[in-house]
Amino acid sequence: MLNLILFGPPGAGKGTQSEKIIARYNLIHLSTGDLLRSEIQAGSELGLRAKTLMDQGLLVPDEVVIGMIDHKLRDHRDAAGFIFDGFPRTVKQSEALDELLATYDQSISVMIALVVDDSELLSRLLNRGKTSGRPDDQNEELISKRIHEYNSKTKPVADYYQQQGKFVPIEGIGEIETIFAEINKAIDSVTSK
Ligand code: B4P
Repeated sequence: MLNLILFGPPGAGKGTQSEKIIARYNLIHLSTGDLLRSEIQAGSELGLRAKTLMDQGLLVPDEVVIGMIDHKLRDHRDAAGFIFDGFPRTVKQSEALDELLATYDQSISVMIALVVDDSELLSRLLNRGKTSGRPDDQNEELISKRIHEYNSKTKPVADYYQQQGKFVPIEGIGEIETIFAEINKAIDSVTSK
């Protein structure tokens, strides 16, 4: 089973590359950002709570996203593998994910981290904000807040997987296809072991 984490700051291209990885490796896509946005659209209580935080560029509580992932893992017991996109975003979420996977005798195979500098992130997200309608993509202050949340709470997640020997950084600036080719190489070197 291939269990892959796609990691990187907001706007690094996680959503973009996930789509291509899923098509090639037949994995189930678990994007906590997408799951939260569908809760918001459904107008659920969870969605309403999440919206207030997401609109401020803040992370939603660990318990909320861990619960969502737990449900999705249970729904897809027969999957060939999972791609975790935008999760885990805190060390607490990483520890919870390891524990959840262990209950299925599974573990993370590899973390692929897209490396992109802050000025490129800002320009990509402002650009996406023109068409996405996402409130969190529409002003510079909010995007900087998300990058700050990433640097303070999410970056330590990379160290967590580095200590397990599972961390693979990949240059995230350049042609989407070139980046995808590098991701493929990293995945194939794990699956051929
Ligand atoms: P997410 O939905 O995860 O989204 P993201 O980090 O904003 O973007 P992503 O990296 O997927 O960028 P994309 O490929 O689209 O998070 C949104 C919010 O949800 C968070 O701020 C937080 O509040 C909450 N949340 C989610 N998960 C959580 C968790 N686990 N815990 C707590 N809170 C959580 O790319 C961005 C743009 O760049 C696109 O327009 C794309 O076209 C462009 N692009 C991509 N690759 C490119 C390339 N190579 N060159 C040029 N442009 C490129």
